[in-house]
Amino acid sequence: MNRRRFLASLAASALALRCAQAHALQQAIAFQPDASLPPVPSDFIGLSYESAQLANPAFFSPQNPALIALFRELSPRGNLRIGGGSSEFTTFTSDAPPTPPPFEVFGPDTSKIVKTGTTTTALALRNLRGFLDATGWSCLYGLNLGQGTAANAAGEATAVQRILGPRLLAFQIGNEPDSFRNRYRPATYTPADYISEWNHFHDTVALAVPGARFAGPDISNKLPYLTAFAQEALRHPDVTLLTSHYYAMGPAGSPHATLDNLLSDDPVSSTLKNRDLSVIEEACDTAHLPYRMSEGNSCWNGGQSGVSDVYASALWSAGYILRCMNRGWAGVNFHGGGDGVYAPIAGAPSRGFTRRPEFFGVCFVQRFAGASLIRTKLIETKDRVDAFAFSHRGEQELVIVNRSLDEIQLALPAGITAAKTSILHAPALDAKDGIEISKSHNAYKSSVTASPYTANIYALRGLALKKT
Ligand code: BDP
Repeated sequence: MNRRRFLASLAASALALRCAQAHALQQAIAFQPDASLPPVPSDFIGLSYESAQLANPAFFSPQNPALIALFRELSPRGNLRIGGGSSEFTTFTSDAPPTPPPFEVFGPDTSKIVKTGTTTTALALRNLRGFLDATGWSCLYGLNLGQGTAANAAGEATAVQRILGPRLLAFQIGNEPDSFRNRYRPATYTPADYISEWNHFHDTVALAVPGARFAGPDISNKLPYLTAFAQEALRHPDVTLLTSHYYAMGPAGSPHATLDNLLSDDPVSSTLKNRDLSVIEEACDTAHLPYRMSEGNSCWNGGQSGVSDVYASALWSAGYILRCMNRGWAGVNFHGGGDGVYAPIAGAPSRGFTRRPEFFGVCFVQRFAGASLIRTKLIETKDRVDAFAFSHRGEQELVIVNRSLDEIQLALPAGITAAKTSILHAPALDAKDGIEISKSHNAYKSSVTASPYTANIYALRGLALKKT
C-alpha cells in the first residue's frame, strides 16, 4: 500500500470509529505491510554485567549451568555486554587469578567510584568463552579508558580476541566517557578531548589486534559525544556499531522513581527524552552504522526497590524492547548482576539464581528477535498503549502493550482478524511474584482487547504482505 492509500485507510477507519460513537477506550489500528523492512537482528536481546564480575572466573563459566539455562531461556542467541562503571577500575593480567576471588557476584555499580580495582585474567576469559559457547550468546567487551593505559587495553584486547574468537562482537573503549568530567578528567573535558583519547586507545589496540572491531561511544546521556563519535567513525572502517545507554528514571531514591512514572510514555528524569531520539537517527545516518542500546534499565543507581523489582518493570521492559525494535535498532542490553534491584536475573552460583519480574517481560517479547516488523499505526493514539506487528516464517502477529489502567479495544482493518495467543500478566503492578506468561486460546475476531496493565500477543489472519 502506498503512503497516500495508507493515510486514506487510516482516515476511513477513524471515521468508522467516530460514526459508531466509539467508547473512549476504543481504538483502531492500521497496518502498512511492507516486506522490505529488514528483520530484527536475532541477537537483539541482551544483558549487561559489570566488568568486575570477571574477577570471579567461576561466574561466567561453562561450570555455571543454572545461569547458562537462564540466559538461554531469555534468548537462544543474545548479546552479553561487559562494562559499566567498574570497567574503569579493572586491570588485565595473564597471571593466575587471586584465590579465593574477591567476591562471588558483583551487582550494578552504584557508588560510581569503586574503591578497590579488580583484575581480569586469561582464565576468566577462557571461562567466559565456554559460557558464551554454552549459551549461544556473543559479547560486547569494554576496555578501561577512564583509568587504564592503552598498553594494558591492547594486552587485554589481544587475549580477548584470541580467546573469545567468533563470540566477540566488538570492543568498547570506556564506559560513559561523557561522565568522565569531574570524575577521572578535569571539568574542562570535552567531546573533542574524548575523541583524541579514544583514537590513541583505538590505534594502540588496532595495531596489536589485527581484525579488531569497535563499538561506541557507550555514553550515558550527553548526545554531543555520540554525534562526535559518529563523525569520527567515518574515518574508521573497524567501527561497526554505535552505542549509548538508557535509564528510564534515576537516581534510585529520587521522587520521580515511581511506578507511575516508569509506565509513562516519556518518563520524567529519563536519561534520553523522546524528543532527542532524532540525534541517534542522525548519528546512524552520519556513520552509516547500526545502533545498540548497550546498557540500561528502569532506574539508575542500581534500581528503585518496589518499582524496578516488581511486575511494572516487566511491562516496562516488554514495551521498551518493542519500541527499540520498532526504531530499527540493533539491540538492547539490560544491566544487572548480583542482587541488583533491577537485575533481570538475581543470585549467585552458591545459592542459585531467580528470575526477577523483568525477566518475564524480556522473555515475552524475545520471540520477535529475527522477525520482520510490519509498520502499524494506532488511530486516535492513547497514552501508555503501544501496538506492534511482526511477520516471522509466514506467520503474522500483533502485540499490544497496555501500560494503562483501562481496558483497550482495538478494531482491526476490514478483512483482518486476530486471536489472542499469549498474555503477560500479574496479580498487581507491584507484585514480585505470580508474574506469568499465559497461553490463550481465543477465537479469531475483527477486534481485540487488552486488559489493563498487560502485554498481549495475537495471531493475525488476512494481512497480505507486499512482495518486494
Ligand atoms: C551506569 C553505570 C553502571 C551502573 C548504573 C547504575 O554504567 O555501571 O550500575 O549506571 O547507576 O551509569 O545503576
